[in-house]
Amino acid sequence: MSKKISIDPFTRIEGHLAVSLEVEGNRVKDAKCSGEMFRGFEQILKGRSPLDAQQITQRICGVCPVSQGIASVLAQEQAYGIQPTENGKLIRDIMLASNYIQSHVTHFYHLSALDFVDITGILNYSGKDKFLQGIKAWVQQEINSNSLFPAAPFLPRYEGRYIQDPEVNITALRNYFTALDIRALAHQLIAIFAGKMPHMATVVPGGLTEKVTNKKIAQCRSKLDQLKTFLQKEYTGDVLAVAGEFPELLSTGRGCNNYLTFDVFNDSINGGAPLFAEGVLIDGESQKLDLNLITEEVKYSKYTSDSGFSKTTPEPNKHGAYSWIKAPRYNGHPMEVGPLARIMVGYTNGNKQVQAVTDTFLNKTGLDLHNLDSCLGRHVARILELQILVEHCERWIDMLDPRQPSAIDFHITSSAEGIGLTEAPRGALGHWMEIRNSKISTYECIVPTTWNCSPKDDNGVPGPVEQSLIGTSVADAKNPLEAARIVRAFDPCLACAVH
Ligand code: NFE
Repeated sequence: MSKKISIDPFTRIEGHLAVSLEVEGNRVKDAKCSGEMFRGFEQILKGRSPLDAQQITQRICGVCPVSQGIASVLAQEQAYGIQPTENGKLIRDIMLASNYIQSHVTHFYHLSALDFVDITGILNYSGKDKFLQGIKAWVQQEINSNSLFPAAPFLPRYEGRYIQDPEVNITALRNYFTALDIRALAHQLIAIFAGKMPHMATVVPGGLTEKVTNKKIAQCRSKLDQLKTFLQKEYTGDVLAVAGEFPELLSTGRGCNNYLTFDVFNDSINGGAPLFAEGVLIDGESQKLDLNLITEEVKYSKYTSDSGFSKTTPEPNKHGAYSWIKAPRYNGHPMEVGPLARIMVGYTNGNKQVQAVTDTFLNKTGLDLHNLDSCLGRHVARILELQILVEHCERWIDMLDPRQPSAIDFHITSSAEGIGLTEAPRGALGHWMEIRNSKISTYECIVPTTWNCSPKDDNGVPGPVEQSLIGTSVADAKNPLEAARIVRAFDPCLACAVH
């Protein structure tokens, strides 16, 4: 007899996700990821000036607005037949790198780490450490209080095995708080050129409206230095310590084993080649990316059956549909996108930098590449890519030139099409835009979490997160901690997914 487990709402992710599991014995037999709301950004954009797009699409999300804005101006630059200035490219890359840092740090410390740190366990620790004494006093006071949710956001939680080494536990908890300042710092770095964050005010087709000055260069350097220290010492150390405590999570949560990436970051040090290049891996085999093979299927999505790529008509009560997320597929295959995809595609396709950081990690831990296709492997992929990114970002800052412009003039073409492809922190992001009579006639976004959290497709094949859950064992149906850890490792953003 199978039983149902419902995780609804699925907390500590961005947006509204529900996960339902059908479990037989202790094994997950079927899994459903449901996006729980519809937003309609593509409809909002119809009939507007194309120049509104980079501002409106940034509002899809407060976590990855840099990528949304960049995808939108890339689509417009293709439509207008222009190229951004060198300063413009560098600034966008610096801002995007800082957004990756902000997003990954938030994901690990403030969303996922609460599945690992043991907030109540610290009550058993003794020691004179001021932080330990302070947090013990707070937890005790909370537990003794009449509060409806004592020690939130750490409690309530699913019960299970949490970190056992006191040193690892205290360090991760301490860094939970430090990471709040790190997030602010990463946002401040972006705001040097964006004017504000979230939602950059200055990004335009052709570059950015903010000029490069020596003062801004110095500010960027100083902030990046502080971020780098935290990433190298604390973030990397905490992820490796968690991996040491939960080695079994390096072999659970195996995904669909198909990966997709788009080009991202002009490696200006290297003549402008993408730092992470586009690629497709199907079951380990590398293929050339062909955008014509991307489809969006809706059999299990709450849209009319003639909806799909560039057509989105809601049908809230559609029979059999269980999600507001469409099901993007590549040549019929579900594809995982995100940091793990960037590492897998880069490693397989001979990206020297990706191979170097990955091999160093694998040699140090004695693991194989296939261990990265796992719950904890997805966390490891984030620290690996940030190592590459921080080093490059330092050099991009050095290459900014105050004597050169940040943007060029352009004219809106009255009738044109443009595609803007980039990689958001959570993976491959595409904006497709058609302009008629100088207004947007269609706008289509395919967003990372739309790929990862997609429902079953027209052939009944589950999406990547669903596949990573199927086959997992859940020991206690009331505390499905194993499933929660696997889903959170993907860093889902439902706000983006249902745009
Ligand atoms: Ni709302 Fe986003 C990222 C994009 S995820 S966070 O990263 O694009 O779907």
